[in-house]
Amino acid sequence: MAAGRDDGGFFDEARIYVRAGSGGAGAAHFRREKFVPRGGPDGGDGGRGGDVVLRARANLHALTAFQHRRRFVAPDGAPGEGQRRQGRAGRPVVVDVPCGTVVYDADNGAVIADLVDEGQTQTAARGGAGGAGNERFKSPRFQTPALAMRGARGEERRLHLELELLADAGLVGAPNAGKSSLLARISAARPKAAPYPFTTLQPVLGVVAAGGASIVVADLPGLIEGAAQGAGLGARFLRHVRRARALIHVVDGSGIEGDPIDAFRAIDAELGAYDPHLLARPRVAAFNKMDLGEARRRWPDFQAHVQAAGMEAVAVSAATGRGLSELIGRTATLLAEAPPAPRPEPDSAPVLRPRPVDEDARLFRRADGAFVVRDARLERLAQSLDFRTADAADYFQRRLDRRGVTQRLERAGAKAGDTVVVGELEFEWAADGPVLG
Ligand SMILES: Nc1nc2c(ncn2[C@@H]2O[C@H](COP(=O)(O)OP(=O)(O)OP(=O)(O)O)[C@@H](O)[C@H]2O)c(=O)[nH]1
Ligand SMILES: [Mg+2]
Repeated sequence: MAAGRDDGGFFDEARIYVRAGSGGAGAAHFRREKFVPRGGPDGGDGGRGGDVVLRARANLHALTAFQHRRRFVAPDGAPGEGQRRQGRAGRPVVVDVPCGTVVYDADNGAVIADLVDEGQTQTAARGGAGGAGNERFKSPRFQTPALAMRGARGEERRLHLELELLADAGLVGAPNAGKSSLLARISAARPKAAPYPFTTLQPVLGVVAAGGASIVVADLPGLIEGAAQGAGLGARFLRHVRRARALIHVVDGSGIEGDPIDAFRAIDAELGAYDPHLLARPRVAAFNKMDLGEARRRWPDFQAHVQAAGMEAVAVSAATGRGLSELIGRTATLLAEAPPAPRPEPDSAPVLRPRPVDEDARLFRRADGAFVVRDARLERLAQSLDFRTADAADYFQRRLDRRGVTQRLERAGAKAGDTVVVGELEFEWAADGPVLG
């Protein structure tokens, strides 16, 4: 690490894995009654699996914690029990993130949530529903169902988290313009300032008193040409200005780093290339280093140029403090009129696959001779029936009959010993119904 650089492990991105709990299995249980070997069914439902929930916290300022922990797995629901006792639900797992965290689905890039306000939550993985107990299968024709459903699997997801700092105003400008020196002068923040470019390697927030109010100002790494395409250090941090409601564009007036008007234009072009909305943000130009004669000489031209572009420019010196109260006043005025910070739009809820409207089950023959039944309802049932329970196979067989699948299988030539596949379930066809393998 180069001396004097403050790159002390600021993490504003993270990848994590979240998995919700699965639902508990339903119970196949019968009431114990005197003289009745099998009383009525009284198996309760399984408990719901725990959710994984993200929660925004104002006291967190980085995603550093996710360097150490990246997997968040919520517990499963407990199985149901006799006497209609429902299984206990899995406790949710709450994952705290800093306010300003944007949550993306790492696999498709969709915005899942924008967590801004203290305490705001978003379920990142939903727990599976508990399976139905046998009490629910009781019907006049099926008085003692020894049958229950398994719990549904909990959702799992890979997430990409990005922190966008929540500042009122952002300091942008070329390296060495004096952004950090400015923030150090107007707030209690102590970002490193030094006579070489890229001193600032991570964003720093400072609170600036403005009359009775306070303004949160973000000091950002310097921007260079091509930053919007990823050049230099500033690129990684450009997203932190996205939420700033106003921008303070700092320019080195001394001309040491090149002509101030050219520098100003170049940074503007980068901001616009990164996000055209940034140029519509209320902005003020801070023409810095006015303690130097060279800067004072260049100031009139610069001011004329900026004003012609429809913006205000303030001549300042971070070294002497000149013009800083005017700059703060201007910034406060801009903020008073600025619209609320833009927020990334969460993408609309994932589209659920439409259920086929009771279309007939489709039947295929696989290369290995197995019969494959394609039917959304039967597949769901095969997935959720708990085949460890005594009547499950019978129940499934009756549903195959009712959907006309049994007859179609026979017509298609299914014989005892053939394999029949429904969703994830494979069973052997027998003369008197499916035998589970
Ligand atoms: N004379 C003079 N020098 C200044 C003034 N403001 C900053 N400097 C000097 O300019 C150099 C760069 O200042 P920084 O505050 O580190 O600049 P920065 O814009 O934060 O730079 P990066 O973090 O690299 O983008 C340092 O040597 C400062 O001492 C000023 O008003 N007058
Ligand atoms: Mg700096």
